[in-house]
Amino acid sequence: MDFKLLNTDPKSSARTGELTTDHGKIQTPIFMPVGTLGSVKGVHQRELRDDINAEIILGNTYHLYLRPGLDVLEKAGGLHKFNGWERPILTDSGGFQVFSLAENRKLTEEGAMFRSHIDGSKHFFTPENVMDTQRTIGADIIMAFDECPPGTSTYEYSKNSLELTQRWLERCVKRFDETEPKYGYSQTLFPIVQGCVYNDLRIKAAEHAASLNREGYAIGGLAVGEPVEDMYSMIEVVNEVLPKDKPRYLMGVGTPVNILEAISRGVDMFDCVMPTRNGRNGMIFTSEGTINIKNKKWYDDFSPIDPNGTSYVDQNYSKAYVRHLIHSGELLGSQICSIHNLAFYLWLVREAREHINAGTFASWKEIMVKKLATRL
Ligand code: PRF
Repeated sequence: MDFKLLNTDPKSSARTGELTTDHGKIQTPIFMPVGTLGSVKGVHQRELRDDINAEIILGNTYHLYLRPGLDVLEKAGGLHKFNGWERPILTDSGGFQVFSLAENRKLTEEGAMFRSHIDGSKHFFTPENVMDTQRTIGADIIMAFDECPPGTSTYEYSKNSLELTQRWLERCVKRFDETEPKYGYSQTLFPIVQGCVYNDLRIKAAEHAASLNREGYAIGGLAVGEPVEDMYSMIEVVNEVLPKDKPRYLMGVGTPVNILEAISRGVDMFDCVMPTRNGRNGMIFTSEGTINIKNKKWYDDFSPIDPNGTSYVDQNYSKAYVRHLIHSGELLGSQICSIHNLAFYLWLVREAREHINAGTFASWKEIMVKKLATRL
């Protein structure tokens, strides 16, 4: 993998870059739609590619390991062949999901024991087997196995947790470097910087991750219950330490406003379930503000769902129609809102890139943040 830094905004830490993988190039800052089980919920691959123009999507190790399982993924020749997505894929390591979804989990130095949320079966994840699993899934970018403590954790808990995550990270790096990709294209491993809301822990974590000299880095453990101002200041602290010439990925964030604030603090990559999860319930993000399409006020509004929108669904369906679909529990309503929201997130990062390249990002961001915070 290769990362080229292209331009830096004169009035903030925002940057544009180009990431090259064996499955194609990614322009940064980028938003990555979440396809937990190898599918972006309600959106098929042609819509993702042609309508939304997604440059990279996510998969999740915890979910894919449980279903369909490594046997099927290996026989398929990896996730790209299995799901028919030919552009880049990133997989999260499963650390976060083990702690948020699995039952009866038990953490030891060796790894995490847990019971499947599907059938209660018992499993054990270690840094080593999570690397092997991500080799088998075959994503272009794979993530280290980490513990993500809640944003309200004490200093003592966060410090011990970080030290465990750092020991796990070293084991991940060792295993990753000792093994080869399975399908003929290269893979790269991103460390995850933890440390909760504590400056010194974050600095220590970022220095340790940077010393491992990888091709990119992730910031984890944010948007997990801490105040939003703490999230922004932790991003600043970490990005001061991480190398400027490598991509930075902020995991699981966030609202359109969160994304612009993080871009202005030097983040390059994002993922979040919000555009699809909230979309399925009729929440629509637009450049003029957020719409809850279920509200009565839209019942006879026949204007397009987003007149400024870039995707097919924006011009071709009215608010009243989509409100009717969501109200009636029709699948198409969830699909339309998901496609719209993803296209909007991809539009937002594309605009951000254009403004960074033009040197006008900081002033554009101020205006956009005000509009985006509006409830229509
Ligand atoms: N670690 C991992 N995945 C994640 C997170 C993390 O801290 C987060 C936190 N926002 C989202 N997804 N492995």
